[in-house]
Amino acid sequence: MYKSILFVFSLFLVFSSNIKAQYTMPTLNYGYADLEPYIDAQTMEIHFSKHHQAYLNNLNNAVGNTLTGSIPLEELLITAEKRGAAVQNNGGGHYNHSLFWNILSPTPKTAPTGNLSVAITEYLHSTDSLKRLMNAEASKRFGSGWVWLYVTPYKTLAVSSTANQDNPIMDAAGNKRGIPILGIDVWEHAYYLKYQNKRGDYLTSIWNVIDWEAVEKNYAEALKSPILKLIEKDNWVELKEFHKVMAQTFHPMQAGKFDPIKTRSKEMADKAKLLKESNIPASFQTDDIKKALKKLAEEAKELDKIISKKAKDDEVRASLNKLHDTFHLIQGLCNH
Ligand code: MN3
Repeated sequence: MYKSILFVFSLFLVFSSNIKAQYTMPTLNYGYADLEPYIDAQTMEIHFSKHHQAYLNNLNNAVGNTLTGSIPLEELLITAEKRGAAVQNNGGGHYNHSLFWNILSPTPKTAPTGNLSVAITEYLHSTDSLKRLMNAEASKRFGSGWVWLYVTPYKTLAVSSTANQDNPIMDAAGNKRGIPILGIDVWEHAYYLKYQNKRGDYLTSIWNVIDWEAVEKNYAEALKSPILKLIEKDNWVELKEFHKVMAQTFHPMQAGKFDPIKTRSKEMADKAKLLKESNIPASFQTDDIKKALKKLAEEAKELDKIISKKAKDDEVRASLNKLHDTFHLIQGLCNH
């Protein structure tokens, strides 16, 4: 009896620890005063222990009662906009600040070398022009936001700025997506106590504490990261459009409701054709995927045909199941 109570209790612990949010504060590798005179101690303390802590708490509250809390933060951010403002703002706030603390140092490496230096020269001309570009983007950013150096899904480097706590990983970043390797916080809370309204002075100053060794490490990790492919896939509009119709027709059919598929089979066939003819993102251009897309278009057309001939529910179910399997085959191939 005692053992079975213990067993149930440990099961409870396992489940509740899965459900509990798991995002935590990073460790700061330096003291609040160590970045002076470029960033003052009071700003650092409030920024880290109040602002960042609040983003983290709010993120954990937002995902705390769902299994979402066990998803790696980057994966959560890919679909941040879809997950709602609490995840978008606080998930972004937590991610962005964690990156920011890490690329700052009281004893920074003052210039990039190696692969990163080569890539900066190739895509942004020089480190000086990169700094000018980032500072210009930051000065143009109206209100609060961030400016980024990021690795695109095509493994090139690019500069962008985003509003609020958005970042390039997010769906909210439109066609400027990738993995950030250097970010500058241009919220007033990052500089107002020392620089007041002079954002330009803060921007000039901050380069003195940006540690290129940390940026180089981020660059090497970004190039290897599976997140780049996930972003590329998430930006494949035709795939997403097809997926939407599939989800909105397949799941009702599983619950015995055939109306959605019967009224939308033509739309699904059209979306499958558009998907087949779409620009397949570079990393998904394999013969297997092309073959599966062709199969998907044929099967969707066939399903539409049998529905227009008033087929029985069983026939519709079999045909939609087959189409659903083919779609998952494509999804699976994309994840390799
Ligand atoms: Mn901030």
